[in-house]
Amino acid sequence: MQLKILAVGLTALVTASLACSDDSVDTIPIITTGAAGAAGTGSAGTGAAGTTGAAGAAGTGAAGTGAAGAAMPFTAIAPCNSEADFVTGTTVSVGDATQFFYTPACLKVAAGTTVTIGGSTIHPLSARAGGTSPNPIGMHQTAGQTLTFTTPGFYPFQCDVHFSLGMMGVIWVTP
Ligand SMILES: [Cu+2]
Repeated sequence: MQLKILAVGLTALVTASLACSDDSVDTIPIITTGAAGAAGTGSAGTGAAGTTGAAGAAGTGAAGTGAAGAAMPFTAIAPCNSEADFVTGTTVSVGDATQFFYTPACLKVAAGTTVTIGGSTIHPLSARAGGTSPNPIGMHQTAGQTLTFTTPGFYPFQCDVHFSLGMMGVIWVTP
């Protein structure tokens, strides 16, 4: 008998709910219940360790640029987005106050090569985030920097003043 009353009660409740939901959908608070979903977890990305070379530590995270050595993959860093963007040489020049670019922006050298990267008070030179760490290019250099790149990798740099205009470049040091 009690079960029957309960069943009737439930039916009335459901009927009332249905009737209620027909009245005005906009004013009925929507209450959802249920177990909260488990938080998603993702394992950190890991880069492959280089098989040879001093900087063979595994890269971690989005950059994943730790790889070095014979199997070093190409790393695209704007504005040097493909291997074809790079030219060989030993000098990156800057122009005058009207020239907001490096010549060349993308320089490819073999490990052990000494490179001069232009800098001036108009175009202060800084290492840029990303690429291979540590980046030997200094920060806020108001004169050109002459550096010997001994570790294969990708070393991005920029003009502090004009990077937003695309005045950036990359030194690619090959094994
Ligand atoms: Cu500049």
